[in-house]
Amino acid sequence: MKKIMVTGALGQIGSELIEKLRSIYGEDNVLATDIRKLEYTKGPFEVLDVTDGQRMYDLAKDFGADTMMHLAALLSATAERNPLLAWNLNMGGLMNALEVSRELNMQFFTPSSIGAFGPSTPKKDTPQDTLQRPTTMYGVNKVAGELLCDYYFNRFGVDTRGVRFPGLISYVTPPGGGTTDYAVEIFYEAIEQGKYTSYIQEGTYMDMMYMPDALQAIVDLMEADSSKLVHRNAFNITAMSFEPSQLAAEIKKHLPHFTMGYEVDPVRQAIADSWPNSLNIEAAQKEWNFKTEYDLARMTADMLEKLKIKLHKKAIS
Ligand code: AKB
Repeated sequence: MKKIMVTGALGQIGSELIEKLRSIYGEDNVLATDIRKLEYTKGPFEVLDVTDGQRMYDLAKDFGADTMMHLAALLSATAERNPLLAWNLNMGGLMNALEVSRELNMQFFTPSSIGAFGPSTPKKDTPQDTLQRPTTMYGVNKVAGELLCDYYFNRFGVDTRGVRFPGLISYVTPPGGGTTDYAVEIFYEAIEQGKYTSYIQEGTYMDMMYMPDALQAIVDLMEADSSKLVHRNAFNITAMSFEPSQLAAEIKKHLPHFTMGYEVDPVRQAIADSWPNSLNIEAAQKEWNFKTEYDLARMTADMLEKLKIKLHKKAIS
């Protein structure tokens, strides 16, 4: 990875990944692109709608990119509300990014998700290779995406790599339209209101990961020796599995007056119920030495500390 182009760079993962990649590979060697134009004060930035394959190609070629990190996609709850848009954006964008990578001989990364599993998948210690019959449009997109990435590797030799991300927790950029978003919202509400109403039912376990571990995983996978990768698209990874009341209890250790109630959203609850409780990550550990630093306790302490500073700065600015 010497010259990297990132799509969806202003999203939850992209906004932090750009900073990390620039700190490792150099500011001028990472091209951030997004459909929205926001002030990117430093470093190369271009507006890109990923359904426009020609512009994607032109930007990658002009930049001299050797790596594509394709992040632009709708998340699960939004995709469920607008399945046709999700198909067109998630699959159309992915096909364009794979084609550009094939034409320009680029290494390729795109995230899959725990959403690639469905109700018939084993829920506990979900194996790397198992039944994938998701019941959501997002899940259909993710399974098709994993297969497409394998196809481009086997058929055209494109060096495609991917992970199945769990819910990602971060204090920098909030997620939008996901099922696991409650695990981020809860921190904002805990600090600002002292209480939170969870749209996910007590007892619903989902895998989660703190953003610094997620970013490191992307870099580690992309830098891994290609000959050691058996799976490529896409590796199960996770750092913790919890249900809402466990997260609330952990927050309460720092904010003793914090309380939580429930008002379940049937759409997001049904999605969560169809996903695994906890993933088996042995393939990632074995094939590219996947590891994490943050468990529930450490992530919670860091989130609260960093978010308090961020919200305080916002309040006085
Ligand atoms: C979502 O909830 O849609 C995402 C995911 C797990 O893919 N965070």
